[in-house]
Amino acid sequence: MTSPTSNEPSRTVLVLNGPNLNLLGTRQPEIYGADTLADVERLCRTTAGGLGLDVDFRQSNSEGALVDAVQEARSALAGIVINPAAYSHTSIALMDALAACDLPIVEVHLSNIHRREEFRHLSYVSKVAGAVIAGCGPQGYALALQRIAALLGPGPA
Ligand code: CA2
Repeated sequence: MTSPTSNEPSRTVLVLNGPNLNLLGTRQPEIYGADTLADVERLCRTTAGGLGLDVDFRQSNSEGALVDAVQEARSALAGIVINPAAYSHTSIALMDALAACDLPIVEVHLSNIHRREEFRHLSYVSKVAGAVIAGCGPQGYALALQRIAALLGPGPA
């Protein structure tokens, strides 16, 4: 993870993607759209650049790796955008790791989880996120970065 070389606070946001999001764009386009995760990463980098932010973009299928990434971000980065995917609905470990972070956290879901199956309606991550964006497709990631930029305020001139 990058850290600032000066005493300036970090402007790097961790954009963390959970299990199976590496398959984005390969099936279920009616739910998740046609964009791949590489397209989402490009959108995040372009959006972040315009906001004076950097992005550390990651995806893992492993709950432990996601917890480790959150713990690393905790002391080094400026905020977290997270699409926890299926771990949203199951992972108390991820919720606890996020709760231990004193950073702006925005949860993103490509689909509107509230108009889908009942088991997707509960997100443990929502209990500790500062904001939740669902149903906006990849644009949700851009909106999340805008929200974090607004909370951080302007960076160095
Ligand atoms: O809507 C979202 O972003 C979700 O976080 C996506 C998760 C799902 O478990 C959540 O309930 C809602 C699923 C991610 C897997 O996405 C795939 C996309 C295309 C092909 C296979 C998986």
